[in-house]
Amino acid sequence: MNRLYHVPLSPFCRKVRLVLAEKRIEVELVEERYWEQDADFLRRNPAGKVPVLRMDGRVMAESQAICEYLDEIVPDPQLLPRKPEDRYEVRRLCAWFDDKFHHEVTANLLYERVNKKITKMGYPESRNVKAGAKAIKYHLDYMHWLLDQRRWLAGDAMSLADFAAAAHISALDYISDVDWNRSANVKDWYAKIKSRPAFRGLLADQVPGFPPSVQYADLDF
Ligand SMILES: N[C@@H](CCC(=O)N[C@@H](CS)C(=O)NCC(=O)O)C(=O)O
Repeated sequence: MNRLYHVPLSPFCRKVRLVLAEKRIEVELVEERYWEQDADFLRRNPAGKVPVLRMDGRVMAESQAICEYLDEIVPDPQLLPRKPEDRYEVRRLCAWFDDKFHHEVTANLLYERVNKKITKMGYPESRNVKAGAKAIKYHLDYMHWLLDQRRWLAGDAMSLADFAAAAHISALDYISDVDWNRSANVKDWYAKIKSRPAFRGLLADQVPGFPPSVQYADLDF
């Protein structure tokens, strides 16, 4: 059986879970308390990070490398377009969300509010939470602008960029940190992706001590 070592609200794990589900690849989810630095876990991934996917006797780390690998071995639905310039745009936006958005928004909101408590690393730093709350506005505006010109974030077809973005946004929506009134474009895009069968697993997540926001699992939010 394939196994994904993950934590439920990790955006990188969520991106891989969405891709696995879209491609109907069955996987057993195993929660990995990466902060405990278990020796078996470090043997699987010396970088000490989740997600880690064990599949067909191979152990793989790094969410983007995993997702691109999955797209190559199971091409349907295709998440990286064929044309180099389209593929470039998908990869640019994956990096936008997994690097810039992660650093400016996810780390300041989700990691401050949730990860710090779970990993017993102290209390949220209000300066960081404020910076995250400010930055998410700009990012939602950027998504709004992209979606004014395109049906999906990277073009007219759904792609890995949509899953990278939805992985972060869904984790932030779990803790009620997305203002759904800021952009009709972003709300419509998220409603579309949230209603995909691949999203069901994420919407069923429950983190002890952190109940999901009221709209988190609601498809009519
Ligand atoms: N570039 C990595 C980032 C993975 C990552 O940072 N995962 C976090 C959880 S959201 C983690 O395991 N952090 C542990 C650490 O940095 O020591 C990927 O895309 O897989």
